[in-house]
Amino acid sequence: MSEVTLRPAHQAPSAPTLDMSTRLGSVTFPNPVFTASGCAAAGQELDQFFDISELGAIVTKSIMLAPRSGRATPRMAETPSGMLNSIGLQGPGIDAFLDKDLAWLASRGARTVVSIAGGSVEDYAKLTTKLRGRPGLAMIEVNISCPNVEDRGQVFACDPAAAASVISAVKRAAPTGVPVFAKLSPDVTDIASIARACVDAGADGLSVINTLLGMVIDTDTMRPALGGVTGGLSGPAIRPVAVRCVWQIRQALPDIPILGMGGIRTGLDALEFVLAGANAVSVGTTVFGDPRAPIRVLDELARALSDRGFERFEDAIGLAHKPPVLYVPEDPDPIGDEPAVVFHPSVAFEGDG
Ligand code: RRO
Repeated sequence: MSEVTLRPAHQAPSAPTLDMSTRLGSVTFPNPVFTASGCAAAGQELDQFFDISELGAIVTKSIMLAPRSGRATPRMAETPSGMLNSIGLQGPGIDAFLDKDLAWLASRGARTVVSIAGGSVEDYAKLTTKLRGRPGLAMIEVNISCPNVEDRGQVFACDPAAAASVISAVKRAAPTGVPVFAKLSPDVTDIASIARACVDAGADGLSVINTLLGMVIDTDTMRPALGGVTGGLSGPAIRPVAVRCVWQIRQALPDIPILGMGGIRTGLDALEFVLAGANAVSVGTTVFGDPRAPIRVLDELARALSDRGFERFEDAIGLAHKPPVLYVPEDPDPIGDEPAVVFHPSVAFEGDG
């Protein structure tokens, strides 16, 4: 019996067409690559580098009820393969955001995921009420996992009951047809149980993950590098943690839409999240060094899918959970030394013959 060989992905024939659309709850987005909250404000800065309406959606920096100046400086520190931020929810407040940022995004034709953050359940409900009837609003991301708050008791995503009470209040106030996603923290013992609590409270989907709580000490000053002392770790350093979280939630909740994020720099990074179970991805920290990254990741992801023989993006979601299928076509040249055996989890490519 001849040996099985795996053909490198880039040699696989391209699919003639590729449908990149993806459905998150009741909304279908034209493609699955979004920005990540907090890394591109409300998209204006990125729009000088590419047409932001070409992305699946823009996810805005988390907005609170009142304007807020944020934490003490310095607010950023470099780390190996990542960065630490301690912004502390700086922002203009919901009213200015709606009049300027969301209105601008709507005028640009961008689909907008508005990220909201509050210090109490009531804050979240009020913020959601203010979003009703706003053009351009495609989805609400409920940030219950900001690590840079005054006390850990405000990290609602660290406790299933607290997370659930925020989500049910938002769901009650949310406009019909606008999916509500809960943004989760990786800094918990069992992220799947928090995910389940949010879904039981009415969340239409989950954004996975926020930054990890971290700290850097400056060995020259011998003091914490950040004004806020601790900060949120992001970038490629956290990608395996994020992929693991997406995987665990997809295992626990097979039918719940997941927006995956954490250290995505390339189309193959994005594909890893999709195979773990993400229905869409957010590209964040990498935009600080490469503002075109989200649109590049979209191109690279489409090419990677096409190279692997997919015709629909959605066919790749969660594939890593399924057992691999070994496809052995009839060998047209039984005495030739090239085995016509191709390995692919879902798509049977033609053999070389
Ligand atoms: O503003 C921030 O400091 C911040 C937020 Br809201 C968040 O959700 N995650 C993060 O790393 N930083």
